[in-house]
Amino acid sequence: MDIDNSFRGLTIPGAGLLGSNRVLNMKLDFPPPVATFLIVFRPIAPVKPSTPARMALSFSDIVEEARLSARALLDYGDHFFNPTVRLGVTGLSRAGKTVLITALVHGLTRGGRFPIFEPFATGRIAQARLEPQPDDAVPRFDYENHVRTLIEARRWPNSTVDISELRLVIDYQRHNGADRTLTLDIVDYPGEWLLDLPLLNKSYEQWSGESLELSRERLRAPLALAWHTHLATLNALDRENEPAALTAARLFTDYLRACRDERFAMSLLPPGRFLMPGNLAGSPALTFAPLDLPAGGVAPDGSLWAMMRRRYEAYKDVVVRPFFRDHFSRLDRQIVLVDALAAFNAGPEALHDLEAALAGILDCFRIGRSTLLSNLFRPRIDRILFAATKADHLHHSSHDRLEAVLRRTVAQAAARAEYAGAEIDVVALAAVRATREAQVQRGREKLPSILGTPAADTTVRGKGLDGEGFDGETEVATFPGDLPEDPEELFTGEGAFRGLSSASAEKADFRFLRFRPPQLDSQDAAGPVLPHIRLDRALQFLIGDRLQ
Ligand SMILES: Nc1nc2c(ncn2[C@@H]2O[C@H](COP(=O)(O)OP(=O)(O)OP(=O)(O)O)[C@@H](O)[C@H]2O)c(=O)[nH]1
Ligand SMILES: [Mg+2]
Repeated sequence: MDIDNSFRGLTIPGAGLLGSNRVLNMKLDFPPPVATFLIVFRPIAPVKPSTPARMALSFSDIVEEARLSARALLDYGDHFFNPTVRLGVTGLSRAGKTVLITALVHGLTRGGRFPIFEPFATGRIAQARLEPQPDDAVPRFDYENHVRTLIEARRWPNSTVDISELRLVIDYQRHNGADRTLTLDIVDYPGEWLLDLPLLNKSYEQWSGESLELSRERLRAPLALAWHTHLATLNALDRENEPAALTAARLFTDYLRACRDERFAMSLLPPGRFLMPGNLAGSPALTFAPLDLPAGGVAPDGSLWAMMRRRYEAYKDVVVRPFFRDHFSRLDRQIVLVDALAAFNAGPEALHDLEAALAGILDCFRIGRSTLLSNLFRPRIDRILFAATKADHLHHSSHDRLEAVLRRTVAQAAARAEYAGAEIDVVALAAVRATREAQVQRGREKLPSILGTPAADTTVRGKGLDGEGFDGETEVATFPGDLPEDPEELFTGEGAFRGLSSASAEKADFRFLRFRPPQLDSQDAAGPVLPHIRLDRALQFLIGDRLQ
């Protein structure tokens, strides 16, 4: 689709109208547009992964292991009579988990356009239907409400505050003609919870040291100032002191929250419940913080150090272990969603942070080839799909590059998983496509742009038309720029793409707007089908082999 400059609302985020001088400057900054989509990925060297540091097994760890095995045995019995895939939709906060689950279930039950999902495209899937979920103590995923919000209100679902679950049963015909069913169990949870998994392998002393070190980094240090000032007044060896613990936990939480601001978009922010406490708000299990500890020392009884350590361990027992045991350890397949665009917006530090957070989380997966024996004792994740979400914010000519960046971001973790025998793939997708593409004519140039309706609350530190915020109704065309050919540029910040954290809000090159879900018209009584990008490729990889 070609449109000319007179199109109302032709903006570049952070830069105003396409005709302005500022835009010309930005354009010159961009690497030249790619003429071909063929990009050769450097293969990931089959490195022998380093074993993550593990603490010695305590008695409670052994009991926990026994419990996990017993649970696996029960699940295995179930799966034997009723083939089931427990699909883990994993991702940090705002990565797109709830939207993806909604779109995936909608597409399968409503009859979406999935040409790459072979059993669906060839008509071997007779129907997919929702059934009561297996775990009575877990709330049901509010699927119907999420669909209404997306399609009728054209709003994205709210951030998830609790775990929920949904069961989808797929009736299909095998290649040999036999009729079968496959059960797909999907769990949704707040992304913040994921940050806690790496704590299971860390002592209080380790976590405290790492958190302090991180908080002294360039971008984080100014945000940690108030907490650091208070920390300097504490002595870990002094007697335990509730007011001091309360203040430390509050200031530490303020610091974590500031790091999450979209300008910095930091990912490595454990403990997750500090950001989303739910019904644990104010409990001792959430009232602790890192301390400056003497190297190699031991916590004296009754000291502030011992108190913080006790509470940290309580947090792991009450919050982290049950989530790992009841949800994470039972997964068969994983789709790991990554919002790389939010990290691009913020800058190279955010990308490094994202990389480190993902590596820590992926260390917690039980990965490996699924065999009869391994299934019997503990389920193993035998396929992992890494997905860069919200690809509809980029012109399709940049999707290959987005995949390349994701490949680079998860390279270590992916190599480890492949080494353990799991199958890995990487894809750039949009669970719900909120934009269309257009070639915008600018002088003699054609810019590969996208059209969509920015949400009204998107003030874009780059404002909308005439310096105003967007009205939530007007469709605009944006040229988000091309991603660099070499993903490394995004990590070093040497290219044009510096991100919000490198400049004041007004000057930063901020490229990705928040678009509203698409306007859908349908004469069909069953309602419209949600448009997507490569959701079918994701399905084919995740469950195609189980529907042969
Ligand atoms: N354009 C576009 N935006 C998306 C898409 N998926 C998610 N988003 C945006 O990302 C935001 C977060 O999506 P969610 O699905 O709520 O993310 P989540 O991972 O469930 O987040 P938490 O519940 O906070 O852990 C949404 O509010 C949308 O603004 C997509 O496919 N396309
Ligand atoms: Mg959610």
